[in-house]
Amino acid sequence: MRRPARVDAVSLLRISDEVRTALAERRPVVALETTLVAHGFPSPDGVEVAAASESAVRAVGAVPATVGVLDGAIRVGLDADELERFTPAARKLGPRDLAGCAVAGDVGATTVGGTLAVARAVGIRFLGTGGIGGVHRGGPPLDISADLVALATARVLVVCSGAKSLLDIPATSELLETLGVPVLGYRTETVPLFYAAAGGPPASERVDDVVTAARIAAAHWSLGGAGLVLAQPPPESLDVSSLIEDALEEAARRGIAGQEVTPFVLASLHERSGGRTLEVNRALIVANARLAGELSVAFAAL
Ligand code: PSU
Ligand code: MN
Repeated sequence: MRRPARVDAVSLLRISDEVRTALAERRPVVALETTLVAHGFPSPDGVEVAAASESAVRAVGAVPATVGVLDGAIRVGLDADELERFTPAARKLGPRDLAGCAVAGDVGATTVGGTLAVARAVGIRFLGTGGIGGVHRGGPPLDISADLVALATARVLVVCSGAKSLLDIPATSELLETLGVPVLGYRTETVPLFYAAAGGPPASERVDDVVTAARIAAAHWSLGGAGLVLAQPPPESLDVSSLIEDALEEAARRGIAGQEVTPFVLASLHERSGGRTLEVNRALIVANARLAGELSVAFAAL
């Protein structure tokens, strides 16, 4: 008996041998996103940042699992040639876009939210990135990043430098509390603002070492909790609040909205700061990948 052809969800997911083996052996694995590769840096800097993040994860004894959509499959674990394909032409994929992009056969770069959806599907517990999305300023319409909903549903800890200060930070902080997402400050009482170390909202808990963070994550998950954030201040702090105001005004003037806002403002900040935000962004992304690696190693040893 012939059945009608069906799209098998599992066949759309392709996990590299290295990541598959590490997961099967319960060794530490860290998910990394590709939106920052394709849209967070001018090409080809993003690819270099991704490679440096992978090296940082490996250096502390964990396996990097960079996520993206290529050739009709949702891929977990990419090689150097595959990373090169995440150019600015790639689609930006939140959780809702993964299936459509894979079926269409387009190249798709996953956001934190998109990467969390894939991590949840394959059982990866840690993710390293620059900053999470949140509640955008202004509106209506309200623009709330799908990163937050993904955090509320995926049992994954995200290491980042807080939420980008181009967002409505108080609203983002309140919504994370509403969604039951712990926001741990790594060696800080307050959540950093991506480029700036100080001036952010209070963290829900301060932690000073990765073993404590791993124990909190394990306890949160055993209670049925889902996502957590571990916020690490950037290695070098930069106050770009006035540049952000200018960039947001320009975005509004040009009618830039929705998914385009974050990449536009990041590019504009890179330009307006004479490349300084680029440097800080790169450094904090790699530092967060390393910390996510250390945390995954500590968790595996609990
Ligand atoms: N961090 C960076 N560069 C980026 C982003 C984060 O250093 O480009 C991306 C992340 O992928 C995050 C996304 O998930 O911005 C949020 O976009 P939005 O606000 O449109 O959901
Ligand atoms: Mn949005």
